[in-house]
Amino acid sequence: MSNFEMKKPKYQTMSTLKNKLEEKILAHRPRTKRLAKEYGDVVIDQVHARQVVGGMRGIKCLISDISYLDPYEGIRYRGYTLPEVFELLPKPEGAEMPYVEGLYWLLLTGEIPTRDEVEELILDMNNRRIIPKYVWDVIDSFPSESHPMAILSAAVMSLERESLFNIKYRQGVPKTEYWRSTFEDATNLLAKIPLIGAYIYNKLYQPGKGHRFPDPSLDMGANFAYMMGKDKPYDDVSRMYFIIHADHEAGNVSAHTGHLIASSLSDVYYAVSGMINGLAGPLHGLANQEVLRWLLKLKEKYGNQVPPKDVLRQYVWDTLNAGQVIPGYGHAVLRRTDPRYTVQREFSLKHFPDDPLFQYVSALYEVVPEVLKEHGKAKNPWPNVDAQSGVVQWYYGVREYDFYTVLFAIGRSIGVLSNIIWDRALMYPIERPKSITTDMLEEMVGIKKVEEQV
Ligand code: HAX
Repeated sequence: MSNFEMKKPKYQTMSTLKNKLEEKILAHRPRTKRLAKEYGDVVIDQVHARQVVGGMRGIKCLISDISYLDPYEGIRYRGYTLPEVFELLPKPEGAEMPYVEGLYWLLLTGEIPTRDEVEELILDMNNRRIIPKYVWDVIDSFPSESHPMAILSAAVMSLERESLFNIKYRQGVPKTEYWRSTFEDATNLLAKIPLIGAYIYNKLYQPGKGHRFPDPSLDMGANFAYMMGKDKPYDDVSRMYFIIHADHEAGNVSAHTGHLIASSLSDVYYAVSGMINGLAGPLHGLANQEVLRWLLKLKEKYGNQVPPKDVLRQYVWDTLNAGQVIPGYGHAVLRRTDPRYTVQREFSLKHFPDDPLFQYVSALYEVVPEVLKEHGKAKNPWPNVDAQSGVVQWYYGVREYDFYTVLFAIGRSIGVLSNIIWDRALMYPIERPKSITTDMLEEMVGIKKVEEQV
């Protein structure tokens, strides 16, 4: 019997986490207010024309205290690097990886929780795991050829009628209180989304095997492994996976989409469904499935014996010459190997160093950056999180690579939901940047109109 079973659930109206969050919010609000009121006219960035036509790359125009991405060092969650997060967050007994729930606590409060605090949160989340039948019906109504990300997005969307925020909004609660019902919605959705993910997996890839419903004695990572029907150490794999994918500051497509949608006061179900849709693109989260497809094609040709470097180089060049990107390499912000890649590489080295697919990934690490440098286009020739993540899943028996981005989405929802709670707490306004026409931009940079040139 685990620790959680032995304790009685505390049906509190206000959890310790919510209390702590309230303290933090009240302390933070004056900072945001002061910035806008007293320093609103200070210029903090300049916008270049290339950024306007180039996907707004690098423009400092968003604010998030949940995480920050340094181009060379990689992600920090509330100031902590990934190795620090893995070292400091409480772990289940005998586990290698920390409780995912502890990360939610850290992202929301900026503090490393105690074991008791995490256990209380796990109990609270276990009480939020009931999923209405109509969600299973929505999932079941999808044809089995549908992409799991489309099913996940629709399933999350179908839960929208459960939003407490909408009820409170209609009741007319003041803006200062929006975060409270948003916290409830966010925590409800976070408790439920792993169940939805596992149900989709079982429906698409293990039909007839039946679906396991969550075990209330387990934390999020262990429950996910249990529902997927995977043995240890898949619980640790899940914890590691959800933690490293949780957030990557606010400007990436999934995080930004979630924030943007929520800024109109759409509830978290609309926002997370949108986040999932953004993540489903091959330049973003779907890259993890693309990496596996690309690797398997290579391995099909050469078998378990990794071919020599010049053969690998040619394979990489063939991909580039066909006008495709090398999946799992490059990044809009990072300029070094992604620490999320390194965390998974170290896990792989410890648990399955001789796995042939892992050997391929390692060998490609020796080759791809050189080729990308010679190719001369990518600003960052180093691997990102997706170059390594599918291989871990593959090794532990999740071989249906279409599913990998669903795992990413479950992880990413932790960061997106934390951000939305804070967006509401700090009462950020609806997002509304300004667009201009090409004519206007040309005029701004000094290009004369054709009729003026002749
Ligand atoms: N292979 C080939 N070409 C690449 C490349 C790669 N891995 N990475 C970048 N380039 C190319 C770009 O396509 C671009 O070419 P054009 O000038 O012809 O348009 C040029 O190099 C400059 O791009 P960049 O400034 O270095 O990169 P961007 O900020 O525009 O894009 C991407 C960043 C991650 C989208 C890009 O590196 C890429 O397509 N990588 C492969 C897909 C991938 O792994 N995506 C996952 C990224 C991590 C993530 O978000 N996970 O969810």
